[in-house]
Amino acid sequence: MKLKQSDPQVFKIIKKEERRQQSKLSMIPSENFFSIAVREAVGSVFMHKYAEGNINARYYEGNQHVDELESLAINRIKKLFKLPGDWDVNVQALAGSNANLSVYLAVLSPGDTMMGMYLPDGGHLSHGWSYDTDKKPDPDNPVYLGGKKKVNITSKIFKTVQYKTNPETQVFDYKEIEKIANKYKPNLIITGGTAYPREIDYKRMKTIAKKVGALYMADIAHEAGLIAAGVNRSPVGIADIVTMTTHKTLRSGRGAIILAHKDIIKKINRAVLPGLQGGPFNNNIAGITVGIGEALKPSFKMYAKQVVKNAKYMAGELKKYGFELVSGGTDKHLILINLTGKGIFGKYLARALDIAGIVANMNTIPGEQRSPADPSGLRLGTPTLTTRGMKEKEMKIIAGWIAEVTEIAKKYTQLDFEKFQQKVKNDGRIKEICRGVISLCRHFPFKD
Ligand code: DSN
Repeated sequence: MKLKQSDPQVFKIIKKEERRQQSKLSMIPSENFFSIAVREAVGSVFMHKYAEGNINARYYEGNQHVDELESLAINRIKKLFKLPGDWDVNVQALAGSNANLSVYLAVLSPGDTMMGMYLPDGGHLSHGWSYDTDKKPDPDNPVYLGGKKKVNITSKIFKTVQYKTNPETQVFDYKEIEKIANKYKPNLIITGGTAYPREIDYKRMKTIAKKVGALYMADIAHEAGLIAAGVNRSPVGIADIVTMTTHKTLRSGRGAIILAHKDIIKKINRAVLPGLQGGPFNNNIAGITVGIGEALKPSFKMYAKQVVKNAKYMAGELKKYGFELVSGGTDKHLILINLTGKGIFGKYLARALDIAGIVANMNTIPGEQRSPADPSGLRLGTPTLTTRGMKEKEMKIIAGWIAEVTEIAKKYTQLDFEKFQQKVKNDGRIKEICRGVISLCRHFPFKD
């Protein structure tokens, strides 16, 4: 029986979510819309099968076609990321954090030191986050050695050292990173994160890691699609290990990929299973295989180029409206706005934009002094808008709306959050913008 008949309650909720996605502008840079082919593969009968183990070495019988599928996935990934002959692939980690944890389990021992980017400057929780509730962060210290609240498992197990971006330029300060690495002698150095709008010099990072005897892991979750398309530079063959999620700019359904030299991948495979997970989600691997197949087509290169063009164009427009952008702009798909001095902070602005139909997220900024629950920044991205076919002309319109919503919303920031939302909802111009968003979305429907 079809879902509509068997469970109308869930069916209705899904339909509402479909309508929300179609009628709002999704600007969360870690999200994307996948093709019907990817979604069909994810919903396929592969979800019924257990397949612990690796190709031709499974613990259960009946994995002939799972093996065929995973081999195809790995071959396509090798082609897309131009893997050196002595590198290999793991496509079984269920998500980006699991992929990272698998790497740590494979190459580190408890008590070892990992060195990643400071989370408020744009790093990721799984790169060793912990904090203090009773101490304000020290913006003058270029290194952060963690706090008492070990909120991520990485900081419970490993010693963590976090490098910050340069306070003036808000980009990586490689000399400072080298000094920190020399001082703390980490076992693993990590780059990548969630809110760093600039490209990373992977060669330089590998040189630093090599000098101190550390392994180097590049987490390219955000920019994987841009790297695959050759729009951003690639760490493959430079870093020792590359991890990524598949559902952001790579547009291949949810999951993760780990790339490394064959000898390291063998250890990582054992870390994924039996170390961390049970059976892989074969249906997600089917989605990833289809998505990677799409990414191998010339049209994906065009898509990735346009994602960056759109982000750069929007960054320029936002600057014209007086928005201060972290690092002054972007090389990628994401923009981080520093709202300090704008009269409104991340939590209120993100909600006001959502009411107007523009979905973004509040975010910390480098040197953040406010709470992550109401930080100083707003993060925006162009992957989903570009999937819908939008270009510079639409970016201009949307930047104008963002500026208008900001001006309207900041009049109400003295109110508590509930009253603030009511005021924004009832504002006549916000209602007009909302209608404008719906009409723009209708012109650029998400087509499979
Ligand atoms: N949640 C992802 C992001 O939004 O960047 C990172 O894991």
